[in-house]
Amino acid sequence: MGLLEGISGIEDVKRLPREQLPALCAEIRQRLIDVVSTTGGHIGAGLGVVELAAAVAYVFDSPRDKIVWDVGHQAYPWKLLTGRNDRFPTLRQQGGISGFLRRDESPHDQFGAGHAATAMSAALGMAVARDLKKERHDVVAIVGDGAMTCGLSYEGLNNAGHSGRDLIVILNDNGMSIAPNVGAMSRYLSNVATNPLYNRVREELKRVTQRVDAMVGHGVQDFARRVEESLKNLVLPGVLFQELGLRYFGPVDGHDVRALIDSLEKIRQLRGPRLLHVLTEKGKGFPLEEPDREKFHARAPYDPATGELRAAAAGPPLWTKVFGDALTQLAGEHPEIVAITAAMPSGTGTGTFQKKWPERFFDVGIAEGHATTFAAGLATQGLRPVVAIYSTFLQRAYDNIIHDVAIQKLPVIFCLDRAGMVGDDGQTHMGLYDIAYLLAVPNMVVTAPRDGAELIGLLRSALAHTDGPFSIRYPRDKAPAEPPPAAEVTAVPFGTWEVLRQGKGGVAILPVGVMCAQAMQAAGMLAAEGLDVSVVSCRFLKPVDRALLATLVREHKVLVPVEDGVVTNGFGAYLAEIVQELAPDVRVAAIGSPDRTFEHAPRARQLEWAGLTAEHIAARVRALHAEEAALPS
Ligand SMILES: Cc1ncc(C[n+]2csc(CCOP(=O)(O)OP(=O)(O)O)c2C)c(N)n1
Repeated sequence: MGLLEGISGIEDVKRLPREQLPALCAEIRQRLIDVVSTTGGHIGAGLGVVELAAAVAYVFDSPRDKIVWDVGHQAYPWKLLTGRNDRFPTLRQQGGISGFLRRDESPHDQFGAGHAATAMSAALGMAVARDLKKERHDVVAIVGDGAMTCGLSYEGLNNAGHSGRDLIVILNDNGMSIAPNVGAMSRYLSNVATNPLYNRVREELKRVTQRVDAMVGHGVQDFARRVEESLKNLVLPGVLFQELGLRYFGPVDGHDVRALIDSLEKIRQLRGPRLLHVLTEKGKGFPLEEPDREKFHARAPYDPATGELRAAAAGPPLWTKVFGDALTQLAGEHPEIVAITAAMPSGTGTGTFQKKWPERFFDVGIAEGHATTFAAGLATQGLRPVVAIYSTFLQRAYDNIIHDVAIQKLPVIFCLDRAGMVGDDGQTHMGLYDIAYLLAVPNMVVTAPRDGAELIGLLRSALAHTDGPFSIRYPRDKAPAEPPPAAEVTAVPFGTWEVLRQGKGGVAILPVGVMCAQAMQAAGMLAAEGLDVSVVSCRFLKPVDRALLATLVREHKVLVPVEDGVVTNGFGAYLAEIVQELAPDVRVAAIGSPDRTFEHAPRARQLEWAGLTAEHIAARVRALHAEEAALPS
């Protein structure tokens, strides 16, 4: 029997003799590679922290000690070590364990996450609570170097250093965010890790201290250690952290589990805010020889022996690709276009733009708020910034959108990938809120294309709109069809809807973006039953097409907006208010995602759960029609 099979909880890890831990780590690594080859998921980050997770499990007393992993995408080894090995093959599957950490999944998951850089603040909160409650336990935040590009990490760090509380921060430095890490902090950390002066001084100090140890007694030895410590502080790399109030230790080899245990045991004995700098390799042990580590960050199912991706089903391109290609092409026509990503060049499709227009491309790190205000600055100077951020991550930039962009009517274009249901990433990554939060922003244009050609057309409309911000949302999915080249697509006329089907049954379905497909299908089902409904694509959610709406309310008794976003304060609610003014007798019955969270599952299943399928839409329209018919005329 392998060692991992014998681990049914963290206490089994602690029982192992230390010398067996490298073998356990090797088994964990293989288990990760095998399981993720079928489920897909964040393989690279987990492979990088196998030894770190084992050392933390070994040294600390979780769940009494609070271990807070940032993001949680790297914590698959932690799941294996904390009693979830048997359920691991259900990773990211419907009904299975989450791809991130969740408080309701295990007592060892102290803080649910999915978005980056929350660990420092959450851990400090736990440390303060411990002190107020006069408890005694450790609190450990494990944070990646990518998360150190995010302002939130510094807010936590600044507060933690100043507080003087007992808190251990482990900085997991692999030089990577999803893509190679960016920014001054990244450069600083890599200088720390590779600085020959530092390493020489450290070795020299070690030699001198050992010689002193050998020659004289313990008092001098302690003195020598203190000298070493203060010299270290003088020349050493952690100065920045020291200045912030954290004692810096490291850097240490994050793949030497015994060395990690030694370091953590020593640091655990100390008090105050402490930071251990651990050097790891993203994707360590993955079978594929691949210089591009970004390819390991999140991977679709692959062959576990070779690491090669399994052949993807043929078909139309992903929305991400349609966007990336179109933006790259449009940039040829519009030299004023610049593209901005917050650490997600491949995820947003802007990596294509980067290759063609490197000097007009900006990866600002995991810094959505900064990306937005940076874009606002660019826009003040006549450039046309296109900010490509997932719907869920743009939540981080809400104040920047209102205060820095919208109030000043700056023409920043926001392109929101992963809008709507996101599938196996689950509840933390849902793109269900952007319609509601963007409709509330003054001067913001809100749009959603129903196919790739319309996405390109809306990008052109956005470029023609110079009087304020413009947003375009599209899902984590394949586009319905391969679009024509951007040069062949014209702008969508500003503020217009499109009649897809003219019916006479008194009901109009008003789908947003990709919901057009379900709405047309529903209309087909209803037509077969003799109910002839209209379908109008609301590609502009704001401003609405007032002229067409005026006609619609004359010809229909019921309007049924359909959106793949929260129904609370969504497009339906927005439209209802307008219709209330325009034609109070017309009923607006919105269909959208209900006010609840959604578990990880295939996107199609999540749409079903939310009632966003053709069948559900047809059933709702049928019922509404019957209710109207029953009313006295
Ligand atoms: C607010 C936010 N923006 C973007 C992301 C997408 N994202 C997930 S992991 C990651 C990189 C994190 O890098 P790091 O913290 O160094 O961890 P590593 O993957 O290298 O272990 C990014 C950008 C996110 N999770 N949260």
